[in-house]
Amino acid sequence: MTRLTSEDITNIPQTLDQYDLELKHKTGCTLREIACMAASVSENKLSSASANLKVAAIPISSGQGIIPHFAQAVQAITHHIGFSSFTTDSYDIAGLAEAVNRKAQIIFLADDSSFVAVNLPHMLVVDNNEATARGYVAALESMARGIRNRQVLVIGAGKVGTQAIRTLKEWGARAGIFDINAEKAEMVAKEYGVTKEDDLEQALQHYSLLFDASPASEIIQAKHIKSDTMIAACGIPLGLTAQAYSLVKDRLIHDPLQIGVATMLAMTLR
Ligand code: 2YJ
Repeated sequence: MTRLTSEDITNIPQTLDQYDLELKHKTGCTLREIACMAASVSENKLSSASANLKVAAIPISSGQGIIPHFAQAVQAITHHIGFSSFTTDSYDIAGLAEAVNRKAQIIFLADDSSFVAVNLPHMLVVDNNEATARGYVAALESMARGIRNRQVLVIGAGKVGTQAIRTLKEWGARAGIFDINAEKAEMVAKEYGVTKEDDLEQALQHYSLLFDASPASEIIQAKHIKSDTMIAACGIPLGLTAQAYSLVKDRLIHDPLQIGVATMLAMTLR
């Protein structure tokens, strides 16, 4: 899992309205609508929960330490979805105590390997990997006006890629999996009964719907972009060359945190 940097996220709070417009333009849905769709939670349920539940984002200093603006970005996204939310002044254990003392029922916290949202009254833990996969599949489904029976190539058989395969199957898509590590791809292909792609170059020529969950950069090039290519890319850094990006930017979903966090929040309400 790539560690986010402060530069990746610093402008998230000020650009959420603009990001919503961008998503609406590309997918027909807002961030909140994508999160609800991804979590199978109705807008009504989200609205009533947002009127009653308070959210806290707790900075965590362990491992490589606090990423400046991370907890604030998470808090801003949950606020944008409609919840009353705050970032704790304290971090780590004291932050957890502060969150509970200030009556937060949903808390967000991340270290270098795990990023979770916890619904305390429901004793429910939601993982960012699963939420990110679900959120980006929902965004791709909306952008492509349906993925049922359509072929989708997942690049990267890590935690998010594997979860994307599972979610794509739930949505009725015909998924293929590629990983630079052929054994990993083989394991996922076997477990979920999907096609294993051995040659990325050939696969990129063949598929139009792409789910890029790999941390590799510059793997998707201009020659791979067709008029109907659509890409959901949750991997950091973005796996497209600058030329490929300029060709497909209107049919590309990519952000550092927004879809994953919004979907985590919606999933805590299931
Ligand atoms: O609280 C903080 O500021 C830090 N402990 C946050 C650490 C954030 N964690 C990461 O960047 C993970 N490696 C990846 C997040 C997954 C996003 N899809």
